[in-house]
Amino acid sequence: MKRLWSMGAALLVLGTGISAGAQKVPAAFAGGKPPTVALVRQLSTGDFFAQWLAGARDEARRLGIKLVVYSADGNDAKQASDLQLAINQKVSAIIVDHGRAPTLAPLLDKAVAAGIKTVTFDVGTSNEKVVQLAQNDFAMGLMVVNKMLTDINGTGSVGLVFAGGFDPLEKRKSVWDAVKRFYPDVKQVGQWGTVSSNTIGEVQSQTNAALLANPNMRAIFAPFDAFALGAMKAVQASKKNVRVYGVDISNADIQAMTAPGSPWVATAATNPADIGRTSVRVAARLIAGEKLPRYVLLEPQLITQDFLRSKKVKTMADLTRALPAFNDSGLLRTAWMQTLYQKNK
Ligand code: SR1
Repeated sequence: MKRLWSMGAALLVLGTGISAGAQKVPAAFAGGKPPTVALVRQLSTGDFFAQWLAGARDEARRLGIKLVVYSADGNDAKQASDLQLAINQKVSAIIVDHGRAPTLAPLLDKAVAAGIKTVTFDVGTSNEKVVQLAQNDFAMGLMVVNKMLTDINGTGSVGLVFAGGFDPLEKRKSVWDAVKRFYPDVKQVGQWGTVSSNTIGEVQSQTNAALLANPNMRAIFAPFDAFALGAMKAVQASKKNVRVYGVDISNADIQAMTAPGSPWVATAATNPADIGRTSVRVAARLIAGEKLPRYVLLEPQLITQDFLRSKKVKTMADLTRALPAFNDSGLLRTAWMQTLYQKNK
């Protein structure tokens, strides 16, 4: 009898593709209607956001989640109506990716009040039921600013590229503001920047003007890859010796940083695909009824031009080989998720 039961169990296990000893999955993932998660994005232009989305889609597929994606392309009003739409759809969870707090706060409260599990990436809210995921933006700012101050030997004029109202940019700039006070021979000359569907082009023209207005500029702190790409193009066109310090990484960024004579010498980054995957895991765990910390942080790495060149890194795939920690943080992954990965291979 016991033998028969074992054979039956073994067949069941084979039939579902779940290995023996696999963790039982929470009821919401146990095979009924798949949970629906809405991803409500403010920004989607550029490599960073494309990789983020690819990671989120992949994790959703592996966890058996139906992911519905809304993209506002920088339009705050559209993002607000997308978020309202997602609330009306009574989805199991909502992930809000970027956006401005004043637009989003009342709607995040509404989502929570409607019993929808709610996660944000790069959006601050005072609603303590919302899990807020971010890269460690203070660390990103500090890594890059320290590298810049070392490279210029704590002396010289530095330009800042910045646009207000975005949590990650505000945090990175706050580090620069705090640190520069302690370097009497470092002077910030100029601040410029825009976030739009043409951030790179606009920052390039603004940097052209800033370089003309400040002929002694030695370095530019540009804490977003679209800023760094725009700034470096202007520096290259000017033929000046100005170093660019950015944030983020992507295939296009790696190419730009490693190109001969590139002024973009360092960046701080997490893997954007990993952020997308982690956002979906946070949503999944909330749907499963698990309690999570209010703030979840992904830790960045400092990546220099020298490192990329010496390791012959040309793509993100090369980078994940050269820097394995960069590939997959595994943050908030559970044993029951492994069961679902097996099932949804
Ligand atoms: C406009 S905010 C851009 C930043 O959002 C993400 O956190 C990326 O790191 C990017 O730098």
